Amino acid sequence: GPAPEGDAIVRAWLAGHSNRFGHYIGGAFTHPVADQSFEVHDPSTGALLAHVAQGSAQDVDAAVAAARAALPAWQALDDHARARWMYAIARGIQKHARHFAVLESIDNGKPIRETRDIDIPLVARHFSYHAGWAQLLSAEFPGQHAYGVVGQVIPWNFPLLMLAWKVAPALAAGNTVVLKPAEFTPLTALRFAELMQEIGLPPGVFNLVTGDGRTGAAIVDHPDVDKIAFTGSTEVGRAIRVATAGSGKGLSLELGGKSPFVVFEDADLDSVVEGVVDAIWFNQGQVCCAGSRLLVQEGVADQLIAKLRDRMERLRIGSPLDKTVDMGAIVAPVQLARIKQLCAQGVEEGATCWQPSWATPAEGSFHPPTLFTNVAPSATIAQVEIFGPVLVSMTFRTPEEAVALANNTPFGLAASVWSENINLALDIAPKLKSGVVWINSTNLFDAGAGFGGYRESGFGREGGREGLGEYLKPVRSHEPAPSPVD
Ligand code: TXE
Repeated sequence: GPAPEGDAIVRAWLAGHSNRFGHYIGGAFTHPVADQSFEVHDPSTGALLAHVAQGSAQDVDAAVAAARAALPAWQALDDHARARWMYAIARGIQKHARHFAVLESIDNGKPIRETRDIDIPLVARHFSYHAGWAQLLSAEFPGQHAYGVVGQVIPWNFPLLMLAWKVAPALAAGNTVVLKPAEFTPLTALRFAELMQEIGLPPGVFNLVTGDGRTGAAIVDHPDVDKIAFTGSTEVGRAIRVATAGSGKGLSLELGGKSPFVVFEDADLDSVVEGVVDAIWFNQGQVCCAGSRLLVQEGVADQLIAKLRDRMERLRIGSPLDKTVDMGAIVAPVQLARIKQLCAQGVEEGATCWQPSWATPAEGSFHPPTLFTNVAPSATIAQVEIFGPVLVSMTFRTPEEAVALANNTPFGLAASVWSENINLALDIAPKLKSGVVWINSTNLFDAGAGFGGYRESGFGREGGREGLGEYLKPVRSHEPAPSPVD
């Protein structure tokens, strides 16, 4: 059943702040200059959770000034001292893991099973991994130095994990940070800011400004920001690339995807079914690298679809705090409406829509797991990132056809290949235009492995040596940055 204990702790924490939050600038929570705020809701009930500051250009200015002031002392720290701060952050996350997990589930709508076992452990791991790099910085990156003040704008699908992916390498490399969380999900970032205050991270090293796209644009446009790192939609990524062109600012973009999940007829179909569950129903499909296009070899298509429908019938949807649910809520009503609209368009364009017989909860933003068959490769639902629990299935006959179909979108973030013939899988993998290829697995992340895309999925890597290099100058030369607007 639900987790009333954790829930109570989080409600008490919110109440302790009178459900109202300012920015975190220069080591202190500050009132927004323009005195404006926005509401944050629990997507599984629609209940109001908090009023959060809407950042203005003046707020961003103050945060950038604080980050600039903190920079010399932060950069002057020796490797070991900076590594100690990174470990302190990792330990703080671990100590408050339950609070972070429950808060994330309430704010985002994702199942507690995921926040408890995936999001929050990966956050802690990201900071401890980067403590290792902080320790090795001078030895491993001689002659390179930090950018300076880094502006970071993140999405709502993995709110604290995306914060960790941005903040850990930036700080480990000696930068100071101004970060803006997504407007749907700022609460774990605010709790993180509070944690930075509790552990005594030097004021100004990490600054948090909350707000919407206008606040994000103010960070991007600020003349005293040295580098921008963004994860979000391809449209906004494109706008940021235009806005920073010619400014001399560093830039990395992690954008959308429409990742293929390629199943050959010799694959172990029961494993495939569990893989699909993980590929498209994990986090309600709100995953940039979600395996949203199921490409099946003709001979096993009917059998796989039948197995998949059985499995979908047994998925459980409900309160994110219920430990037994597989799927929680969609982040916000506007995203739910977008998913529904794309599904309707799929039907209009002639595809067959299948959903389990059970009903979704009457209250809150829920969407059932959905499977489309009879989909034309050029159909809107086969090309556009739906960013919801909607799987689009198509068939192929030969490996060549599989590759052509897999590469038939403007994206190139992730792919997965399923076959019991490792020679076939290894032959296909490098032909897929994709930053990551998983074989007989999907959605596996490791702090030590660089993650990122090609084509309209963006450029730059997060995690691993390459990810750290994104926060150091001179910029690495091994990978020319392709333009997402080409
Ligand atoms: O994204 P936005 P939205 C995709 C996904 C989703 C769609 C819309 O398909 O359905 O985008 O989501 C900030 N300058 N992805 O509208 O707007 C914004 O405040 C600077 C895929 O929520 O890109 C938030 O913090 N910043 C994706 C962040 O950008 C701006 C994850 C992301 O919001 C800005 C999210 C501007 N002009 C959505 N406008 C992924 N690949 O993981 C907005 N923002």
